[in-house]
Amino acid sequence: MSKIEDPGEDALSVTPPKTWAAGLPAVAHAMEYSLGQTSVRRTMLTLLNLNQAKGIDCPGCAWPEPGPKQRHLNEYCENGAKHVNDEATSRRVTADFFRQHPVSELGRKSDYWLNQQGRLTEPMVKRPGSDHYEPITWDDALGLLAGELRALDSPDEALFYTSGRLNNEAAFLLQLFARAFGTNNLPDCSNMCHESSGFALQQTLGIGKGSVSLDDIHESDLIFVVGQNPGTNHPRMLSALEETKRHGGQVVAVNPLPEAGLIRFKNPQNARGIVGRGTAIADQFLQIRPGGDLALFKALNRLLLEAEDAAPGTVLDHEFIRAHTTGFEEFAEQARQIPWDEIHAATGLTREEIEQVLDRVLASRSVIVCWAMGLTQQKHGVPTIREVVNFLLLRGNIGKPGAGVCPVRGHSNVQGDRTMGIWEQMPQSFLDALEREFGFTPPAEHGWDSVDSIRAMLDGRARLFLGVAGNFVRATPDSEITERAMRRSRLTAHISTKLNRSHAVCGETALILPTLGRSDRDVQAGGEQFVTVEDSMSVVHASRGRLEPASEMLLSEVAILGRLARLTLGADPDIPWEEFEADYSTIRDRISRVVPGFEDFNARVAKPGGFALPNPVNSGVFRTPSGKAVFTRNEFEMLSAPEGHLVLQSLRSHDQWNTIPYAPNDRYRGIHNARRVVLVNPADLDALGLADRAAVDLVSVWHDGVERRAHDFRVVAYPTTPGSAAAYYPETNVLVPLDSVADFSNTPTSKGIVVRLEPRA
Ligand SMILES: Nc1nc2c(c(=O)[nH]1)N[C@H]1C(S)=C(S)[C@@H](COP(=O)(O)OP(=O)(O)OC[C@H]3O[C@@H](n4cnc5c(=O)[nH]c(N)nc54)[C@H](O)[C@@H]3O)O[C@H]1N2
Ligand SMILES: Nc1nc2c(c(=O)[nH]1)N[C@H]1C(S)=C(S)[C@@H](COP(=O)(O)OP(=O)(O)OC[C@H]3O[C@@H](n4cnc5c(=O)[nH]c(N)nc54)[C@H](O)[C@@H]3O)O[C@H]1N2
Ligand code: SF4
Ligand SMILES: [Mo]
Repeated sequence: MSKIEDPGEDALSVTPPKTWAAGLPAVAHAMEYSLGQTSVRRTMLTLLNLNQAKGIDCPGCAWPEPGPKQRHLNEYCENGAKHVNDEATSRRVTADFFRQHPVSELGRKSDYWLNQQGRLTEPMVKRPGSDHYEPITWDDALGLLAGELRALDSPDEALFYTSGRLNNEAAFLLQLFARAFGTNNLPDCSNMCHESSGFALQQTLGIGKGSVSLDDIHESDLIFVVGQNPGTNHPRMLSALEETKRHGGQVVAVNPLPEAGLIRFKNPQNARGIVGRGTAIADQFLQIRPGGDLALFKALNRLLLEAEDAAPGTVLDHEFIRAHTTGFEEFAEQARQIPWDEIHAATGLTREEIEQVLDRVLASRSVIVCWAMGLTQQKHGVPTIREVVNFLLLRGNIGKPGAGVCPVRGHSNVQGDRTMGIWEQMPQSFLDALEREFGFTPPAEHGWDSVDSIRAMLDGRARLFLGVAGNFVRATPDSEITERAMRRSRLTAHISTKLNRSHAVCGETALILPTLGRSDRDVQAGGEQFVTVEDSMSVVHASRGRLEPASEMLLSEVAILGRLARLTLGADPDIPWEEFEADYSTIRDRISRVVPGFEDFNARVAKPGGFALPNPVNSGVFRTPSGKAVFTRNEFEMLSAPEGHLVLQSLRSHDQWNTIPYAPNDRYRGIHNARRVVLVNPADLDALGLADRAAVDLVSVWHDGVERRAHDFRVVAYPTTPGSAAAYYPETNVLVPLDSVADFSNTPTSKGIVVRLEPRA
């Protein structure tokens, strides 16, 4: 891998971690970043429209908006403001830029630097043997790509990657194109994100999505926030939790790190939040060992069964269990047996702490469990989430108000992309519906997910990569191996808004296909268009761009995919790509006939705030083979590191959007001017004989004997759980072995990497 130049690492300064999130500094930071990118006018235009019923859906996370009547004028957070203005930036990457910077040089630049160059403005090509991107017309670029696609020996040699930034209309066209071309190779960022949630929920509840609404969050008696850092990654979730607390609900946070937003929140939307002390969020904080959540929920389940034994008929919801579930007896037999010494070893928590949580559960009529990457990116992520479901089923906490499962999604439309068919293993019923609507037979064989796509590129089974949004080489594990895989490709092409490392680490031929962002106005032959997205709580609504596009040469994603499909597959009366491009409502008509729950899509999405997709679980319908919710038996597993090693998690700083750092700061954790830092408990530093701020390499330990090393990090003493460490993604992706994946979901174990810290000379 070419060494990446990182700016200003020596300027590291550390302040004590913050004990509250948001407040006025959040507003100031959002404005500072926005005004560094673009004019006051464009900033105001984006912010006034952000998350409003007729405005731009925030391109940040998938947290839902309140109903149109309950919405604030400023229905966004600090990070949402940064994300939208990072896209609305006035900076431009032009053909001249590529003349000045050869591809090899771009490959040495940091992720931060690449993103700061601004919006991509015209299609570019890198020809075989050349070290420069040069301009190319749209017709030639799409013609070249279509020609390469047609020249493949098999459609399965092509990969179509997406990130959850993509809107529903484009996502539907992408999967339609891939399947009409003949492959299910639709890897996506979800493979690295909530795949474990989807798998576990599908198996136990019959639907791979959450079951709660925003009202449920507000009304709940008890909410668990597990493996999630909402203060940074879903900031408006804190407003919702503030509401829960106002209604008398409680919050239990489970995390190895005492994250600022879990402790106290100062809501910048009200006076109390600006001048007062704000709201205490977590009533109880469980500082768990990494990967200990399976044992925690097993312990709670054992305690619930024992409480029922002690006072029969008072603890479990027997009526619910009898009517709506299967597998209770087998589950209960195993659940009673988990020994306390194992629970303690895996969680690091005391029995008293867990019994205190039990008391809260017993006092609550409704319980919700929210979670994110702290659960999904662990080897036993799927069993852990299944155990969470067991926990909720025991007291009938599924399908009633204020109760349920809440996997908190990442990208703004990652859930919608799945609903639209972006998945390498869509069920046959979906493929049949495509066949009925479009008159071709989609391939039935499953495609490759993200990890398997890398393997396929490495050994030459895949030769052409098209990325639609996202930054594949930085989002995926084992960076050096992934980069080798990408460089082996015959052709790599990216439909992107901004420059990133996947454009620099490319195939023999490479294409940059620049596109409109969510904030840009989208005018087609049929007039001004809007797109739709689905949030984390299954609400589908419209998003309308408001800004003058970053360049006259940009095409929308729908237009690029439609034209590419027509050039590749030829004109086809059954799939009118031109009509789709001219008027997106014609795509929505097709979606309404193919995707369940979208009947009368155009009319329903025209209503302010959109509509919620039906969730069968909430009417007692479980689409499992038995028609019931399923209790599961999950073997005990724990994560541990050998003597002298630590379990490392790779996570997000406050100032980044996934693979893209906005600034080298992590304000809530008190880290300034550096990203190559590793947070370690002071007791572990003592035991390892390392001083605070020592320079170290992180070396991961995996049974294939390959050395994976992240160079030149600084140690920072930090109150993380003893035995664990934390460092930022994507700088640490080089340490995650390609084969280190979660059971069943194949998600890289980005939160459970065994490392040693090697002092630098
Ligand atoms: N500003 C901003 N917002 C974002 C993103 C962004 O990059 N920037 N990314 C978006 C995306 S795609 C996603 S998926 C979400 C991610 O949202 P999060 O999942 O909140 O993101 P991470 O930073 O990966 O943080 C994981 C959290 O899990 C905790 N954790 C780690 N291991 C364990 C464990 O074993 N058990 C428990 N209980 N906790 C653990 C960590 O300490 C951390 O608090 O955020 C979305 N929102
Ligand atoms: N080690 C480690 N690895 C991880 C994770 C982790 O926690 N630890 N998290 C994983 C998770 S949860 C996720 S979701 C993935 C994220 O993986 P990706 O979704 O692949 O990565 P992003 O950084 O979100 O992609 C950013 C790029 O998207 C493009 N883009 C932005 N907006 C648009 C748009 O509107 N249209 C188009 N066409 N392009 C656009 C821009 O060019 C930008 O550079 O990373 C995963 N990788
Ligand atoms: S919480 Fe998420 S969706 Fe809402 S404004 Fe913030 S980043 Fe955007
Ligand atoms: Mo994600």
